[in-house]
Amino acid sequence: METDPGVDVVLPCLDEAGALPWVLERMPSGYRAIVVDNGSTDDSVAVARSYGALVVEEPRKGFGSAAHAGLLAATAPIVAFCDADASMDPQELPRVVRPVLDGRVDLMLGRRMPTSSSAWPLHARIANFELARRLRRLTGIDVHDLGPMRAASRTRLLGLDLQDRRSGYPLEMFLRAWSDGWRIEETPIGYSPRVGRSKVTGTVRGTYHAVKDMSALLSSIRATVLMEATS
Ligand SMILES: Nc1nc2c(ncn2[C@@H]2O[C@H](COP(=O)(O)OP(=O)(O)O)[C@@H](O)[C@H]2O)c(=O)[nH]1
Ligand SMILES: [Mg+2]
Repeated sequence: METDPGVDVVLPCLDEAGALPWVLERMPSGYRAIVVDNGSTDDSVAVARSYGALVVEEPRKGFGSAAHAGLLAATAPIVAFCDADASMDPQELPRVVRPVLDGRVDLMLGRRMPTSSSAWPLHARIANFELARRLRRLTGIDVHDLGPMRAASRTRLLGLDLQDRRSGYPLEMFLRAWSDGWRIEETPIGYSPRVGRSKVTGTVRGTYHAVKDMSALLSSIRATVLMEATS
């Protein structure tokens, strides 16, 4: 098993008791799991504690609220993010983290590669494809996915001063990092059907809200960056 000392892994969690055992068992050694609970009504908190994870309670709803609470609770030099739904394998984290530890990359993104056709609903793939295309055009970065598995320096992430507390959080992180001149790269990771029910992009409604959040954010940050560039 690989050891990268000093990595905290933020796992936003909303009713993931069924998925957490597999996720937490597969945490590489030297990686500390921080499960951020957002008012789960199942046994997520008890399960997370029984596997030795640090549990953070975040009362404000939203994926970004949870992700950011995890970042604030982290203490390690490197912070990684991963879903708690068993759709991605924590054993792949070292490949995402290593280039950041080595100082070659500032923000490393896991590009989700579906392991079966049911892993990624078609509407979510189309939305993601279109978003990635717009991002490549805007930033020139060869990005194909804004997936949730990612890693960066904790203090530098805090310095981005992220404001989004909903599903735009991963996009805001990418855009602010880009406008601050970070070196951003992506590496393929497996993406399997989640355990349990999706809360974000599993439904057309969830995806609609995610796309709406992200489009608004993209327009506002693009406007800010262009204004800064021309002033
Ligand atoms: N804490 C918290 N976690 C959330 C929230 N919404 C989703 N999650 C978690 O964020 C991760 C991604 O959500 P998921 O439902 O899998 O979205 P999908 O991958 O787009 O289908 C999972 O680990 C969820 O438990 C939320 O409002 N709060
Ligand atoms: Mg998921």
